[in-house]
Amino acid sequence: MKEGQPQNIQRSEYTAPSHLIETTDLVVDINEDITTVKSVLKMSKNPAAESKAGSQDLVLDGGQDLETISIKVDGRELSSNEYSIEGEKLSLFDVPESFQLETSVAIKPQENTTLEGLYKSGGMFCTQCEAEGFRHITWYLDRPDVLSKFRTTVHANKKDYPILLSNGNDIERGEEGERHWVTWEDPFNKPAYLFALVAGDLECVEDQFTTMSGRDVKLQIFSEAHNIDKVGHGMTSLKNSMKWDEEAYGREYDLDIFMIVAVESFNMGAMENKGLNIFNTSCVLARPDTTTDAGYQRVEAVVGHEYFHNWSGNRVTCRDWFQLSLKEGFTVLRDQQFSAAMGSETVCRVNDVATLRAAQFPEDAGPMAHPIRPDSYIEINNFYTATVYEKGAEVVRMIRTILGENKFRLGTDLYFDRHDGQAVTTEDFVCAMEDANEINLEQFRRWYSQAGTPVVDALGEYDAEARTYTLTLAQSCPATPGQKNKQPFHMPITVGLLSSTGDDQALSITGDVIANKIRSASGEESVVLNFTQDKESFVFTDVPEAPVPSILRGFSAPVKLEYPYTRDDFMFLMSHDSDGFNRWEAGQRLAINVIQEMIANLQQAKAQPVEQSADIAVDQRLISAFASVLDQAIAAGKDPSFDRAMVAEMLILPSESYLAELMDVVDVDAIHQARERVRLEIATRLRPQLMTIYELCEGGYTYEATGSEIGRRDLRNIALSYLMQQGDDESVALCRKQFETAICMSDTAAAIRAVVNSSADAAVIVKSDLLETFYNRWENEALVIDLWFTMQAVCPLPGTLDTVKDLMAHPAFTLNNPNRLRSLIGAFAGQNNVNFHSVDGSGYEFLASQIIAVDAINPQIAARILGPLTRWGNYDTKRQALMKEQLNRILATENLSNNVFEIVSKSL
Ligand code: 0A1
Ligand code: ZN
Repeated sequence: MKEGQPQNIQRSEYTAPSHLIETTDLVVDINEDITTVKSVLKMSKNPAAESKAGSQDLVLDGGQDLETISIKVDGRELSSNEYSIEGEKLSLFDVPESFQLETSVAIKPQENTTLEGLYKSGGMFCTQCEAEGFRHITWYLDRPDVLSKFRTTVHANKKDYPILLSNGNDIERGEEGERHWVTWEDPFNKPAYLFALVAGDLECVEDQFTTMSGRDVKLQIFSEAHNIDKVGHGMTSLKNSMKWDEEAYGREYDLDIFMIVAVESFNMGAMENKGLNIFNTSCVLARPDTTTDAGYQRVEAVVGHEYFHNWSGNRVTCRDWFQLSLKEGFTVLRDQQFSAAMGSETVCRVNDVATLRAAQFPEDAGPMAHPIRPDSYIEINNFYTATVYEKGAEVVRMIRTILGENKFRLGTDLYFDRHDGQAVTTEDFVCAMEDANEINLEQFRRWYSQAGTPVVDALGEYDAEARTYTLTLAQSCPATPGQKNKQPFHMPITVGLLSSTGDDQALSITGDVIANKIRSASGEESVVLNFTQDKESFVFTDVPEAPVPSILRGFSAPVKLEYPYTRDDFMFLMSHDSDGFNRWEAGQRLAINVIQEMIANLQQAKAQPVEQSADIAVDQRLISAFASVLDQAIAAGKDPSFDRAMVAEMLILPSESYLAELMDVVDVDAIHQARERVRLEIATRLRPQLMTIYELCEGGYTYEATGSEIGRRDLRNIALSYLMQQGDDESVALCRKQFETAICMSDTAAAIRAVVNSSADAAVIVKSDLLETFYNRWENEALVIDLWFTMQAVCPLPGTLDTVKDLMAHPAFTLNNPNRLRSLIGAFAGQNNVNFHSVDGSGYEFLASQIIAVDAINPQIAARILGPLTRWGNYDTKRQALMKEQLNRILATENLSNNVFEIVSKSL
């Protein structure tokens, strides 16, 4: 149980800070037992603050973990009646208009398991200050709208901590016996959440980048010695990011040095601290034999993301944490654009949308649903969500779609120029877009305030005589917590009309409804419709024949589109739509349509008094659609320009999670059974083609992380996983051979995964042998061992929970490292639908016990792995009861963190 009600913080209650901090001077003296932090702050009353009559008090933030040694104002030690410390607040009474505040505190980073503030990861000290970690280092006005100039001196033992880093430029260093120190000065004002410090025995790879104005920037990536051979791809990604941001957004880097440090224990992916990014090893290290292609792509995306924050987040930051999507939504869009520019635009878009649907749609439909700009929170760390990040990116992307590329750039230029050095709001962002372009985004702003995934119902009608085609759109948005009735959104709906030969028809339309006409390189036409009403009809004129509409091209709005397409329409769109995203989408919808029908049949058979064997034959149109996709790839032979990554995407069936998201009452078993049945049908009917692809896509002896090579491997490994669906000796032998000869982790992992997931006799015999070989080979590579845990945790076969429990006792397992914990517990609960939702409730009980244990160590992570338990509303009554029972058990735990409390209590 929680003692006392945690405070709910409201967006509407924002007030400007009472004081400003012109300069922040820190001296951090690191020792193995006690670290002292001396801080000197030049403070003054904020002229912009609403002066509360007569109050000259200053209230600073700090953690319970600060042991205060002294407090001085203008050099004079305060006596105990001049201040008070209550919980996490330090109040100074009657301070002057402007003054120097000097505090000294003691902390114990080596005991800090929460991984926020200053903590120890392996042998190194490092920091994580977003969102409110700085207060665990020293007393401060720990809020993003207090910007200060930082100077930091770090002292530590020379032998164990030869490298001492902080933000900005190192301006001075010295030695004192066994200890040494370095002083860093950051010339840019910044909020405390962007502060960083690292002390460790680190190696470094160095490179250089010349900016567009000709300045040389030193680039350094630091890691522990055993990982330094894995930083090359991160460095390439960094240089590409710097170049891309200059070209795409006109943004140049502003310091003379940019550093990245790789740390093993980190709560999130990485952190954009000014000039000193700190990265989870999983998001910066890559080597062909240890890292999958997806890992390589993730490194590129995250390095880009953190780098882009230098402008969207650091130079222009957030006024308060309700504005988090200001920096995160925009920066995710920027990293998505960057990845698209580095690889295949369509493949990137497909993956972004698949992530949105699998992670954000369920969140938006669940008890934690919130607008991208939330109205209240108990614990801000719970709002680093798919909604704030991924839906936030979709919202900025929609602005770009409405405005078009060039006008969007005018808007971002104005935004950066106008607000450089300021802490601002999402409203300021939208205003800059409006002011630069004379456009009214009044209604569009509802995307910032209304939660929930809108549904768009579309209907088309062709009038042969009038040669008109009328597309009628109706929108609605389900109720979400605290928001019963929604106002219509302003949605950009990108549309094309296909003729019977599959060509795009020329588009003309009546009325002033078009935002933007898009003409692709090959001349095809789309229009962006401004859809703003509950229901609206758009009339296309001069349409020579009844078209097949291609709606929501490029997924132009984050909505669920309904249109009465037939399965034949899907097949037609799959092969003819000029929009790559909608070609993929048509394939997905066809598969969903077929699988949903099979699920219904399975459920009906089960509901019979005597269970009948269900007729779950697979519609052969789906098989022929897959056949023609494979045939195209075969026809392309070894042509390196052919987009195999896209073919691979087309061959992946919609995930079980997305299929679950589409059901009113989720039936995990029927979903799994139906999907597996389709996979088997594909494997059986298309075996010759799959085998041809497998052979055709064999690679050479060198690894390249290029789009075309990644596509080749993807396609080959998908073929292998289908082949293994039959579990025959020949396929198992292929897996073994691939496992033994692979030169990269994508190939190794695909081979072993296919065997682990198979219940066929031939696979069962070799499984433990392969797992053991894999473990022994990679024992010393933490990120590979994470993969090893995950591949076992996500196995859908019966008995996996017992395997997971056994693995918890494995010497390599620990609850203290977030990557490891996520690789086993997170993967089991989040990706193993059939086993986690086992109807005996064992998966729920297991997760709840782990959450309770983890909460005492690292509340942020405990709250993050809770997600799957909170979605009880989507399941049958029996499972609902079991899930709620576990949520209540968690809630009854003593000393529960605010993090877990907020999510559990809101979900019940
Ligand atoms: N701003 C970082 C994400 C981040 C957020 C919180 C953290 O610790 C609680 C760490 C990182 C990003 O968007 O990459
Ligand atoms: Zn970010």
